[in-house]
Amino acid sequence: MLPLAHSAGCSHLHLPPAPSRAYLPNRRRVRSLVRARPPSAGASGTETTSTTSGSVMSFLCPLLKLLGGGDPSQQRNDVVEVTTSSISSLSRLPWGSKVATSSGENIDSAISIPTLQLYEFEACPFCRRVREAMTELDLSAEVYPCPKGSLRHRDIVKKIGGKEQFPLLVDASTGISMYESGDIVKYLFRNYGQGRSPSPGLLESTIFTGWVPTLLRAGRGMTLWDKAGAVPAEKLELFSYENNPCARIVREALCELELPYVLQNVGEGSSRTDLLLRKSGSKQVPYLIDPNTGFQSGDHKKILPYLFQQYPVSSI
Ligand SMILES: N[C@@H](CCC(=O)N[C@@H](CS)C(=O)NCC(=O)O)C(=O)O
Repeated sequence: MLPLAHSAGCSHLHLPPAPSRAYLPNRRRVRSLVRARPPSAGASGTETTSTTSGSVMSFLCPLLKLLGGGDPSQQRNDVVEVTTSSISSLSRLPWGSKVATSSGENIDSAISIPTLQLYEFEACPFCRRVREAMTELDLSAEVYPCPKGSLRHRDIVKKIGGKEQFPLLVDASTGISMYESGDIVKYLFRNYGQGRSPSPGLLESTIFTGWVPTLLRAGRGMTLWDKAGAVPAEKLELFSYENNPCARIVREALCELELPYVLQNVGEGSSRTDLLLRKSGSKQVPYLIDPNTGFQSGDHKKILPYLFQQYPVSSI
């Protein structure tokens, strides 16, 4: 079991009593959490950073949508793919590669149902810093990709919080749901960071290099593939860490297909490494498991064609 979140230090969130592990939290409760935040609730600097970066992205996103790398299901130049993703990773070093502190998460429970649910999209720099924090805290999560044009998950986000804004975190163990990446990162460290603060520069870096992967990857992981199909019965499982170049390419595809998955973070020093070794016979990421078909692979060049062939419209 994940440790219960401490209410100390979260007073501005007005924590509700821990619910049963019902899947969706109460929409009114989420709204009240958002409204209850005083104007100064974010760390000084964080809100400004978010706003500035937000307006940059609101300008860039439509542009990238226009320029964005074309039909993601088509054959790609793998050298270009891996090179642009590797430079993206360099721009985000050191965030999202290593475990900074153990979350204390019980790996056996992580295998079944993680208590964290993240609504996000891969290209969003604010979502990226939350995923980086999850790698550093060695946390697993259910990821619900919400690309632009999303058919399913954006509606859920609106029902939970009343607006389409990403990231949105739901912590089923405490009943907390929250927008605002800076607040989410601080919440995760407070509750799962064994007393540590977010790594230096993690929050502030979003304005400087947070958007670099988005640009270099030409908006991959931003828009729903126009042939994306029905949701599979069971969630896929991805062993990954945020700053791994090939794992990024796989996450982009999962996002463009709006496929929900269990994200098993395996950064350097992760307590999940043995689990990965048992499942795949190797410590390499990415490693994708599709329980719906039995497909398993650690090769992004095989994973991409598999996903786009397996999950187009009316394939299920
Ligand atoms: N201050 C927010 C900014 C979040 C934000 O602007 N997210 C953008 C994506 S990069 C968004 O939700 N856009 C609306 C949309 O994609 O429909 C945070 O730090 O989380």
